[in-house]
Amino acid sequence: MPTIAAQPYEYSFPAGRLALIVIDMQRDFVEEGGFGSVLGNDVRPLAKIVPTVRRLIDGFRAAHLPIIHTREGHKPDLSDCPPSKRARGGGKLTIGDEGPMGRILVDGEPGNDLVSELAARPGEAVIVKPGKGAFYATHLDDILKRDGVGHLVLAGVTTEVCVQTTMREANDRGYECLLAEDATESYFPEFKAATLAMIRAQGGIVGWTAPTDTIVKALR
Ligand code: C5J
Repeated sequence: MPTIAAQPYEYSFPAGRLALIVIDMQRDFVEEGGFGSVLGNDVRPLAKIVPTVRRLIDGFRAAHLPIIHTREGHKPDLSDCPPSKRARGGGKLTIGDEGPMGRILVDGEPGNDLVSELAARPGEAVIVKPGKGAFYATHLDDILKRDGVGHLVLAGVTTEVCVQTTMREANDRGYECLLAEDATESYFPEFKAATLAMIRAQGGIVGWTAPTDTIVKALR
């Protein structure tokens, strides 16, 4: 089995059976005027990881391994958005309102697009998810099972919200998960650091972490 130098110990995966899940690298979170900035966050740290995420994606493309992108987005009628989620935030605008990039966090609006550098290519799945976790109310589990994938590398934003929720959901479903440390980011550096630490604590209770270049090298 190929291995990747990781924390808390070496990560092994069956050759050809490792998938990449890129979480929510969409304009809503990474660009000014989207959901992230409406909530009062500085989006620049998230924009900074775009080249690193691209390197990771390119590594998976070169190795002909499956890539799945997610977007956090709701139906235009918001029937899949709980009122409790809409009510949160305390800003002037909320989910479904008209913002500078169209309706906030709504599927099909310009703000819901993946950032252009990380656009999906033909053959790469794009999952629109109404929740923070990518398994809730989506076909992600079916897609992975259909393709015989049990090992996942995760990247994207934000580390402690959608990435961590997805990694925990995957872990509970029996997937072996590795988080790309520098291909994920948070609006809160301390939350990112805490998330990485809690994932790999207690012998990897949620999974493993490793740098992007280490992961990409192991795919060659
Ligand atoms: C958030 C996400 N932070 N993609 N979504 O609301 O992490």
